[in-house]
Formats: sequence, C-alpha cells, structure tokens
Amino acid sequence: MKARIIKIVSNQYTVVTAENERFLCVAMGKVRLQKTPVVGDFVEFENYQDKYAIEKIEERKNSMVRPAIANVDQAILVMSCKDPEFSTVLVDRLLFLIQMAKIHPILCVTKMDLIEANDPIYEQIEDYRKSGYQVLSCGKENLDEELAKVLKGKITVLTGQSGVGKSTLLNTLDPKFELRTQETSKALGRGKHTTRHSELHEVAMGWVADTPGFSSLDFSQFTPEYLAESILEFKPYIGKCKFRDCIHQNEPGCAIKDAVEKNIVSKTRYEHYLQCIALMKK
Ligand SMILES: Nc1nc2c(ncn2[C@@H]2O[C@H](COP(=O)(O)OP(=O)(O)OP(=O)(O)O)[C@@H](O)[C@H]2O)c(=O)[nH]1
Ligand SMILES: [Mg+2]
Ligand SMILES: [Zn+2]
Repeated sequence: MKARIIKIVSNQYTVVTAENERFLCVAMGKVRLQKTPVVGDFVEFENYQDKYAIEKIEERKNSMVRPAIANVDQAILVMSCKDPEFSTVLVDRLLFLIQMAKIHPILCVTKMDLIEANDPIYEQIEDYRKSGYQVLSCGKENLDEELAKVLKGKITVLTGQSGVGKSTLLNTLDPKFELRTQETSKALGRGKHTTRHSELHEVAMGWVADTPGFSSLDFSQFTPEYLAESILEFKPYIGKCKFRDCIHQNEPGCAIKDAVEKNIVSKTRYEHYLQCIALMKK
C-alpha cells in the first residue's frame, strides 16, 4: 500500500493513504539504512502479522534539512511586525534559503494589530509585493482570507523564528488543534522553541508542518551563482550580464545592478544578496 508519512515519533511512523486512512508503521532496518524516512515522504508499506512496516521510500521532489521534511509544495515564511521585531534582513535570508531549496515562498506578516497605520512595515510589504512575492497579513484572530486558499491541496511548511505566531495561525484556522503557543516569548529566552517535532497537520484541506523555527542560516555551502539564479526577481536578468561568470557585485555591464539602479529590482533585496554572498565559500 502507498501512503504519506505525516508524523514521526522515534521509530513510530503515522502514515495516511490517498483514501485518508491512517496506519501506524515501523521502518525496517534495510529501509532506514538507505535513507532516513522524514515527514512528507511517500512510502510503500506492508502488513506483517500484527504490525505494519515501511518497505520503500519514493524519490523525493525536494527536501529540507532543518526541519527535516520532504516533498514540500510551498513555505510560508512567518514574520511578526513586533515581538520579535520585523527584519527585512532576516526575511530576505530566509526567502533566499527557501528559494535555494527550490520551494515556493509566501510571506505572512503577523501581529498587524500591534502597529500603527503609518508604520514603515506597510512600505516594506509593498516592496515585497512589487518584487513578485505573495504577502499575507494577519492580526490577532483576524487572518488574511487568502491564507486558507493558499493552503488548500498543498503541503506547506510554516517557518520563521520562535515567537512570531506560527502555532497561533494554525490554532486560529482550526481551534481543534490547541497547539502549544508561548505564554510570553520573552520569558522563554532566545533559541528556545515551543514547537519541537515535525508533523503534518490537516488544515484548510491541505497539510501543514508547524516546524520549529529555522535554527540555521548557513550560506557557506552555496555559491553566489546558485543564489542569484534562485532569487525570484533576479531571474529575468540571469545570463544577460556582459560576463558569463558575473556574480553581480563589481562587474561592469551587470544586468542586475542595472535593474537595481533603474529601481526595477529592489535595492534592499540586492544589498541583502551582497551580504549573503560575503558569507559564502570563496
Ligand atoms: N498581538 C498578537 N499576538 C500574537 C499574534 N499571533 C501570535 N501572538 C502571540 O505571540 C506569542 C507567540 O506565538 P506562537 O504561536 O507560540 O509562536 P510560534 O511561531 O509558534 O513559536 P515557536 O513554536 O516557538 O516557533 C503568543 O503569546 C501569541 O499569543 C497576533 O497576531 N497578534
Ligand atoms: Mg509554535
Ligand atoms: Zn551581473
């Protein structure tokens, strides 16, 4: 039988079939030796006497390491206006990592109830929209109505630093979850996460992973070429620079720098690209 892994607790795998039937499986040693099964994997499983065992893991469309999850359709990058403070540096670094993992990004700004109507965040949101990113905005018990539409029929990873409101979003969408949320993010201190394991939750006719926030922003394993090719708004200019190996830094005749000067590509995004390539291997 074929199914998808939606939850893992030590060697206990909860899988769900296309008919929405759930089974609790173990993974045979030979399977785990091949590759470690992760949430989102499509598997084949068999019935042995009194238990079910995973026999085979299908080829993955894509995969993320932290959190470990496979076959993701999209990632919703959740960032609060305040507590913790909105940061375009952090948003862009996460957007870049998501895009380099070949996952479609959507930005969701939370805690909109905590800011005034003239907050600079509104301009920053416009900058992302102008660049072609879909941006949702949510406040306390006041979700963007696009959110449910975006989730329908997809496997979505909710990501973003601790305390931005990922679990709260899911609880508001479907109160039956009662996912643990933080009492106060400050009391927990930095680096501590309320949400600890990976699991897919059925919500708004889709599957969502409420993951522990990204703990690593490691760019060292990537090349500037790969990052530039991955950034949505850079794509139309790739291959149009004077030099084939242009990394869009100081080279003359650079199509991307040109587009930044003409205000077509966001200056902020370009500056953050330069910061990230400085963190890469030489
Ligand atoms: N004012 C306001 N507070 C919010 C909103 N969304 C979440 N919060 C609060 O922010 C705190 C953190 O929310 P969580 O949902 O636990 O955050 P999380 O992203 O799941 O955090 P981790 O599980 O640690 O990664 C809680 O106290 C929430 O009540 C919002 O839209 N407005
Ligand atoms: Mg959480
Ligand atoms: Zn260039």
